[in-house]
Amino acid sequence: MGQACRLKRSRIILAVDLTDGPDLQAAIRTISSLEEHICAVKLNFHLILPLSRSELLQINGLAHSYGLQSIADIKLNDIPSTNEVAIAHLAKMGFDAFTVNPFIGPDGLEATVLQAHGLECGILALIYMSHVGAHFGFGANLFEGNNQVTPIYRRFLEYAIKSQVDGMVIGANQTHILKEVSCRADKIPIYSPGLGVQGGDAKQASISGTDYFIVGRAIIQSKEPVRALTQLRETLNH
Ligand code: O7M
Repeated sequence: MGQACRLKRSRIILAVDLTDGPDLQAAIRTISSLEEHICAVKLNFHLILPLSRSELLQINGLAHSYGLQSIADIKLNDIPSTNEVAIAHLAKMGFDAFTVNPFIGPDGLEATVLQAHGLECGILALIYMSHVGAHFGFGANLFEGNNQVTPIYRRFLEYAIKSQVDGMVIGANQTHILKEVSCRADKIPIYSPGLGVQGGDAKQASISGTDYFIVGRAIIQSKEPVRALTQLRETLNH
């Protein structure tokens, strides 16, 4: 991602969360009109479910032709043999990285990293999501022996460091978590969704440790997407 970020001089990843249709042409139009200002695209169920394999290949080919990385955001959370099949299919469709939920445990997470690296792809691990209610899962406490209590996200962080994931996903609106994690794992880049509609502040998140910003509706649903994107990019580049 670092290379794409330097090439495009942008830390913004476009979440191509199209809701109208959506169809291949709409995805192509969206990416082509905004590619200059972003370093990657992130496709999730909005496109991966309705589009065909060959359409997804075309989208990823287009992204690569613009020097963009492409992330398949399916938050893998299954047994190792099933995760393996999913990663193999997604890699064949031209994706460069996959999101994984460390809830699968350290061995399961490490298996995804080994497989992805063997395919020259990357793994982004969820550490603390952005949505309201994320604290019920990622912030829940594990009661250990000796009256010790550990929030689950700290355990996920340990798994992520041990497995040598390529990135960690933490909500832009979770600034105290961003600060803590960026101090404890400063070599693993942090990817933050949650700006705008979900309440995160770009400057605040950037200061707190976010390396890359994942942005969807604030751009996709804007009346002036290029303007919204260039403004955000300028804010982040200064
Ligand atoms: O900018 P938005 O709120 O319109 O969209 C944010 C995108 O990021 C959308 O595609 C979500 O599925 C995704 N996302 C979150 O909003 N919160 C998270 O904690 C994690 C993700 C994500 O991308 O995980 C990889």
